[in-house]
Amino acid sequence: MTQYLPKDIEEKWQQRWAEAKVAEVDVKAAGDKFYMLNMFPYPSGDLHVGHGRNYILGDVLFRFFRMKGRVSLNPMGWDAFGLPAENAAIKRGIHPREWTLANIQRMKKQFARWGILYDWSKEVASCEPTYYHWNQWLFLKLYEKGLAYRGKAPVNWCPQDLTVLANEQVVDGRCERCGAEVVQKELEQWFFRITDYADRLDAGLDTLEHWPDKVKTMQRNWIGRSVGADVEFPVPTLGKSIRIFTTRPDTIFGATFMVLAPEHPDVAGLIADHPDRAAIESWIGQVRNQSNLERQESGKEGKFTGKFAVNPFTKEEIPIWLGNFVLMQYGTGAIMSVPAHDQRDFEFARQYKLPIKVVISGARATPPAPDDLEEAFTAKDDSAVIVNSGLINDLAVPAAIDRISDEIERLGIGKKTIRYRLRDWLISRQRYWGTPIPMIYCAGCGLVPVPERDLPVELPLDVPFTGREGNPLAKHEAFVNVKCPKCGADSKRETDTMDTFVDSSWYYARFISARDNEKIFDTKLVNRWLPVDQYIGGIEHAILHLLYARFICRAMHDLGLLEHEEPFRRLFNQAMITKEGYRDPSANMAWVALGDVEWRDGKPYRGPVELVPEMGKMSKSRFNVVAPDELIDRYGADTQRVYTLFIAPPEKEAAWSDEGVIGAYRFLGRVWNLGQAILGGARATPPASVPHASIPPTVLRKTHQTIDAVGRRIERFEFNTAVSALMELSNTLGDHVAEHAGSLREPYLALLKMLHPFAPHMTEELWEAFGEKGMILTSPWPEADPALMQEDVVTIVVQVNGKLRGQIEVPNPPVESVIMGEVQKNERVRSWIEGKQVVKTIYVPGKLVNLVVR
Ligand code: ANZ
Ligand code: ZN
Repeated sequence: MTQYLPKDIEEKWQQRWAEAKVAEVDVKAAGDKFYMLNMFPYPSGDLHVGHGRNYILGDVLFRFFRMKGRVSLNPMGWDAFGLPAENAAIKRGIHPREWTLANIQRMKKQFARWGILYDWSKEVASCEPTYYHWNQWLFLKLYEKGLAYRGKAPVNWCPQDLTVLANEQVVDGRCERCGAEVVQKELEQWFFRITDYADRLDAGLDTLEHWPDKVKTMQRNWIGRSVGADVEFPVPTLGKSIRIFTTRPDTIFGATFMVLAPEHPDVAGLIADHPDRAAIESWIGQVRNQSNLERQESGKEGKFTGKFAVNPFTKEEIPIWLGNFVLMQYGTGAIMSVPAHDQRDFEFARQYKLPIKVVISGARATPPAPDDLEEAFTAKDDSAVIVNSGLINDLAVPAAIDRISDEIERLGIGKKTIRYRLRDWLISRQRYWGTPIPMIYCAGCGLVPVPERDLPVELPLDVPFTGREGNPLAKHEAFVNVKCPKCGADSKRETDTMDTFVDSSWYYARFISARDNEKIFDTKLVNRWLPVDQYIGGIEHAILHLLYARFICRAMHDLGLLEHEEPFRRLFNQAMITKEGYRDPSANMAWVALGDVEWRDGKPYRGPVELVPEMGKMSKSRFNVVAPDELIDRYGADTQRVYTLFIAPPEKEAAWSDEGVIGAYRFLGRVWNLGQAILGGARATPPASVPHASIPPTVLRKTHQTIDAVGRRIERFEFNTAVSALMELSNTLGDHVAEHAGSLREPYLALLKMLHPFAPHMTEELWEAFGEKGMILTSPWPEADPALMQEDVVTIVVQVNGKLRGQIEVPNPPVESVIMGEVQKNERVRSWIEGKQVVKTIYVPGKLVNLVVR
């Protein structure tokens, strides 16, 4: 009888899987495809058990669907450009590329140690020219279509280091490196016109039935579709009109003032002759330095311009104010304020003593006097009725919106509009470690795209990293100075690089043609393999990454590159594993009575054990970094896998617990020992001579019930209950092993197959020990036979007048006449119908009988 020693078997199977290239997929192979994809990671070098959850989960699905006979693809790559590599270069003098590639090697080893199978023949790293070549190509296609353009946008600028800072490099308004106060500076930068796709990105969310509602809501809010109207308000002193955007044109009779964003282009004209112009301008400067969030969430501030506009319906003059809460980037940067019916306007009016006029009343009751209002009355359904508003009086709000919008259009003072909060995607980064934007500036020809034949524009590797004076690329003479592809004159290259979200917006398609150096990908194959059947990643990517990927997928569709509009059919966001419940790490030593599960040098060890110090160390974030290597050394990868999946449903945060890890280890130990016992018994009786009928009926039934349950639970991401079903089955087998060892082989092999996605190494080893052919991974998933799942008896609930009055047991399958006979005989039920007349009997097959009595 051998002991369960994960150390001895895990590496062996990792090697065998690698040698047999079991995860390598011929994308042309016929069959029902299953495309499994984990969001490709940033190669930071560190993987902790929290990451493990993500990738282990993907591997379980991959193995499961593969055993179910699907052509399963599980590729992996690296989101390898980005700031941390550049920081490492500055701080430690390692080239970003070297740092990145070393981390990739480390992480690859880690994946292997977890027993995760990826199709490495399709590996991509976004920092390689073979990959970013196609980023650049895609950029040129988008540029041709007018979807990439140049425009002005503010950046964080450190006046000391003379460099652009990413948001995460600005701490409390200061440069993270030198502490100088950061200023906003306008720069010409590159954008992708994602706003052209706002409507389709919004409508497309309705087709994603297998996405979490939470994510769809976040995307919907981010896109921010609003239906309303633009309306012109004449400003006599300017000799022109200012256009506002409102979602509530029905309230226009209650618009008692106007508010402009301080950046609004008409502000200069409005305050030109203002006595306090200088003070207002300096206030405007302050507001510009507030973030949009501060402007909308903290105290409202405003300044009166001294000028008036005319409300086009009441013809009254209304004061024009500037307000920090009005944003220039949304709508027209100007609003009509209706303080009685908008809470922000209400607070602003109270603060600056501006007039309030009620124009909506609840269900025809007398409207409140403005002075009595405690807050804005914002109802907008059919219960809200318009008052004090001329032609729309007495209409409910929805009807009033239609009526007044038509009137606005008829008068030619505005039009119905749909606005989106979504802004164009700023893709320029003034940084080195990213994809160079393939553009050239020629004095004579202007902007000239790099010709396709000159791609890729390679990132030069010989650059100095000082962290100062801007992008190191801009100082690389050989990179910057280039001949104009059109006229041959001396020209300059663009030195901005692309946002790394560009890299991750189409990589799911590249995996299908990862080694193709002639084109971005093979359209026919991508059409076959997309959409990704199961996409898995953290909720932190709920908005940007997924939105950009959906956008670029549509843009590629419009370019005729692929036929899909949505890249990911099913999305799952796993939750974190937290440190709560974790042993106090400061103690450094924790005593765990490991009982019979700790093995040292092949011998059981029963004494106390100290936890390796790393296991208690916390990362600077709020999540622990239980080091997977230590865990694997101690208990094996299979234990970690089973534990990670058993700990909680994967969409729930879970608290790490050492006891839980040991519990998982014990379970695997029991399955192992069971196998040894069955093997011992089976040697006495050769397998062929064991007839199906000799398997104890309870075992046979439990096996088929488990097959049925585990398959369904895995597909529903209920991994924890799938594992508990396997634990139950192993207990049932354990109950019979002493007497029936010889006849448990078949059910035990089924258990191993079902356990395989969770504990792949151990199950392969046992499969081999049982003399089965090939790998368990390539064996078919067991099939549940419904006939064999049937219990001997079923329990039927008996109700009298709808109240539970008893239960009866009848042989399975249940027969109605037998049930009725049992109901008649049942003492408890009889006491409830004694002396009454049964007027009706309702039978819900196999479940319930309800007697209606009078
Ligand atoms: C008058 C009004 C009356 C409004 C009322 C609301 C309620 P959503 O739904 O988010 O699209 N608004 C328009 N442009 C703005 C800007 N640049 N900055 C800040 N606020 C702006 O919001 C649209 C509403 O937000 C618009 O409708 C406008 O106020 C305000 F009882 O107009 B409303
Ligand atoms: Zn030129």
